[in-house]
Amino acid sequence: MIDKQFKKEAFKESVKENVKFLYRKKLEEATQEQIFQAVCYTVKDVIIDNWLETQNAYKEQDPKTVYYMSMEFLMGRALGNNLINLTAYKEVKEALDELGLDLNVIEDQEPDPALGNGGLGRLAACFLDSLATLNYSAYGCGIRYRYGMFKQQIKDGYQIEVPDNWLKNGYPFELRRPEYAKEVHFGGYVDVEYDPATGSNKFVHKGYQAVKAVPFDMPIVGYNNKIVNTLRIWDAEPIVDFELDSFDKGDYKKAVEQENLARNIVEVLYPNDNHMAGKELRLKQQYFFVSASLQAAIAKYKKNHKDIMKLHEKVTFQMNDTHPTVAVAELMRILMDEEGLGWDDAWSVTTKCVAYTNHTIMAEALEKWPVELFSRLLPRVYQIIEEINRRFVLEIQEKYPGNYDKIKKMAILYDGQVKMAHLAIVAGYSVNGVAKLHTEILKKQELKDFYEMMPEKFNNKTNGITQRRFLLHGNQLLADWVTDHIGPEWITDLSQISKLKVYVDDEKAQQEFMNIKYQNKVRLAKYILEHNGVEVNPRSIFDVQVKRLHEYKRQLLNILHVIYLYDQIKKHPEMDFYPRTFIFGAKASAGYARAKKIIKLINSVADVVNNDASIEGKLKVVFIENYRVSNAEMIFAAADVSEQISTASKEASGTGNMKFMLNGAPTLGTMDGANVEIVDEVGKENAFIFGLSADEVINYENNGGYDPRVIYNTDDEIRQVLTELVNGTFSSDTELFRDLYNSLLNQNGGERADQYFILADFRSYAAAQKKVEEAYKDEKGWARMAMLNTACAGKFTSDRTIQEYVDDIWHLDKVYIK
Ligand code: NTF
Repeated sequence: MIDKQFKKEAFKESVKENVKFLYRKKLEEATQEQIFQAVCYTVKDVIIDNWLETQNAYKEQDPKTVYYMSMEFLMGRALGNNLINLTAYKEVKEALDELGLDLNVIEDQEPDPALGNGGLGRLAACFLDSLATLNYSAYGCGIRYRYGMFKQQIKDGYQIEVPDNWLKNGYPFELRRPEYAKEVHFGGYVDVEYDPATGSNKFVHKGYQAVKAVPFDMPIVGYNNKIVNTLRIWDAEPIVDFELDSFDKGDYKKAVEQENLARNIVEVLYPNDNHMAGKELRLKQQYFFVSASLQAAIAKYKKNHKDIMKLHEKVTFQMNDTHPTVAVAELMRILMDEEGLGWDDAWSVTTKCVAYTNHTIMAEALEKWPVELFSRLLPRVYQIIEEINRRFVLEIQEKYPGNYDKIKKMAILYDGQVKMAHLAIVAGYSVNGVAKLHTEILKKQELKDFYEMMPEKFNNKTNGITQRRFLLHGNQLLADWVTDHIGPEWITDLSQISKLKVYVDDEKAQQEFMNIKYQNKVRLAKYILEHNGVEVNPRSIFDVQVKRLHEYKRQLLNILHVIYLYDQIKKHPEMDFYPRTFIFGAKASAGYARAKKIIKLINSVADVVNNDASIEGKLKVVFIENYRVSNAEMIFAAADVSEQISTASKEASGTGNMKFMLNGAPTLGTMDGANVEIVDEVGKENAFIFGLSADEVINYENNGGYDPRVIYNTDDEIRQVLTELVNGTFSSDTELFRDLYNSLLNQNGGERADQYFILADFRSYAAAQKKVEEAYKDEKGWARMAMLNTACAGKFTSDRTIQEYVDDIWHLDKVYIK
C-alpha cells in the first residue's frame, strides 16, 4: 500500500491532524462520529492518489469504458470496504487500537448509503467492485438521492418509515464536480425550423424548464490493484444564471418552477422493489440522470476522439432494467440534434452502444408510461420514440405480413402507452436475463415474440456477489480460516474456494468451521438482544429469511409454517424438537399494505411464541428491524439455514441466496432463480428443495390457477393454522389478519385465491423443514454440508459475472497501473 499513509505512525498522525483541522479539537475531545470523518479523510487521501493515477492511465491507454446506468446503487458502508480493498484493514485496525480507538465502532458511525431498494441495487454495487478489481474502466451512473431507502422502525409490531438523511453530517468519500455540470430539459414543445446550412428542416425544443445536473463522484476501489473507478451520481440544482430566451426574459413564475423542479427531482428514492410506481416524478428522475450521464459520456469521448460514428468502439451503456431505457431515445436525440447525424447514422451508433438487462417477469414491475404524460414531459424524446416505433412496426409487418397480433404484442407504442422494455429490446444489441431459468422463461414466455424475431440478442448472465464484502469484510473469522487453509487467492479468484473440498470430511476442520459459525451466531445473538430485546440461543438452528417483503417471496409461507410448528409443540409437548430461531428481516414498500400486514403478523406471532413459557424456548421468532447492507453482512455470517422460498418462476435470480451459500448456510428453497444453479453446484443432497416447479406454476397460471380450498378442506392442520389468523390467537382484533386469510382462500377481483401457491407448497415445505431438523442433528453431516456450500460457491462471485459481461457484451480492455 501507499507507504505514506498506512505506515501506522503516519496514519495516526494524519487522523489527529484531520480531527484538528476539521473540528478544532484534540483526538480525546472528538466524538466517534468526528473521528469517523477524520479517519475517512485519511483514507480518502490515499484513494485520491490512486484515483488520479487510474484516470491518467485511462487517458493514456484509452480503453473501452462501460457506463453502468442504474437508478439504484445500494453501496452499503464504504470505510470498511475501502480498507479491505486497499489491503490496509488490519494495519489500520492496529493503528487505531494504539490510539485507543475501535475500528468497529468507527465503522458503525457511517450511515449506509442506501441508494437502492434490494437485489437490483446491490447487484449494481457488487458489479462496480468487480469491475474495478478486474482492471476494467467503468462508471456507475445514478442519482444522488437526498433521502435513500427509508429507515424502518417497528412500533407495536408495525413498520414505521423514517426518512434517512444520510448526508446530514456530510459524506466524506464524495467529491462534488461542478465543472462537469450539464443541463437537462423538461416540458415545452418541439418546433420545426428550416436550417439553411443543411437545406433541410430540423427539430428545435423550446419553452422547456431546465435543471442543472451536478455530478458527485464516489471512488470505487479495486482490490489490491490501485484501480479506482467512479460512481457518478447526479444532484439537481436550479439554473440561476442561465440565459433566458429573449421570449422568456424576466419570467418569474418560470424561475420559481425551475427551482421547485430541481429541488424535487433528486429528493427521494422510490421505495418500491419489483413494482412500478408510475409517478411523473419517477420519469423525471429517470430522464434526468440518463440525459446528464449520456451528455457527460459523449463530451468525454469527444475530448480525444473525432469520429462520433465510432462511439461504440470506446463506449458502451448497460441499462440496469427498464428504469434507464429512455437512454435509447436520448442518445438518438443527442446524436441527431447536437452532433448533427442523420437518422440512419444515429440509429446505427445507438444500436451498437446500448444493451439491456431484464431483472424481473413480475407483471406489476414492467414499466409502461402513458403517452399523454411521456409526450408532455419529454416532447422531443417522445417524437423520436414514435419514429423508432413506426420503423419497427414496418419491420414486424415485413417479417409477419398480416399478423396484427404481433404488432399488438411487440409495438413500443400501443394502447396509449410507451413500453420501455420493448424500446430497450428493439434498440439494444444485447438482452440478458440474470439466471439460467429466468433467461429461459424470458425466451419461452415473457419475451417469446422478441426472441423469435431477434434470437441473437438474447443471452444469460447469472448474477453474482462480491466475496470481498460478503466474506472478507462480513465474516472475518471465516475469511481468515479459509486463507489459512487454501491461501488468499480466493479473494480475487473465488473458483479457488473449491480447494476447501478436501477438508469437508476432516473432523478438525469441521469443528473449526462450525465453531466459527457459532461465534458469528453469538455476535448476532448479541445484536438481537441489543436491538430487539429478545434473547436467542446461539445453539439453536438459525433459520433466516432476509430480503424485501413481497408476496412472491413468501415470507407468509415461512411464518405460517412457524405457526404450524408452534401448534405441533403445543399439541405434543413430549415430541423431539431441535430448538429453532426463525429470523426475519425485510422492508415493505411504504404503500404496500399487504406486505406491511405480513410484517405485523410476524411480530404478532413472535410476541406469542417468544412469551409462551410452556414451549420452553424451543421456538423463537425474531424480526430484525431496519434490515440493510451493514447488518446483512453479520446476518449471513451467522445463518445456518438460507430461506429462498419464492414461488417458482417469480424470483429472477436472487443474490442473497449466494451470500448465504458462501457463508456456509445450505439453501432451503424452491427451484427458482439462481437456486437452480446453486443446487447444480453443491448437489441436491446438500440443499433442501421443495415445491412446485416453474413449469408447474406457469402451467397453472395459464390454465386459471388452482383451488386452495381443496387443501383447506382436506388438511386439518393447515386449516388450523389458517384459522388461527382470524380466531384471536395472535391478535385480540380478529379482523387484523383477515385480508391475509382471505388472500389465501378467496378470489378477489382480478386476483386469484392464493396466487403465490402458498397452500399448494405448504406440505412439501414442512417436509423439507423436517429434513433440515434431522440433518442438523447429525453434527458431522451438517458441518460437511455447510462446508460444501462454501466450497461450491465459486461460481457465484460477481467477478465471474462481470467477466462474462465483458467477454460476451462489453468487450472491454484491461488496464494495469504500474
Ligand atoms: C430483482 N429485480 C429480482 O427480483 C431479483 O431476483 C434479482 O436477483 C435482482 O433483480 C438482481 O438481478 C428487481 O428488483 C426489478 F427491479 F427488476 F424488479
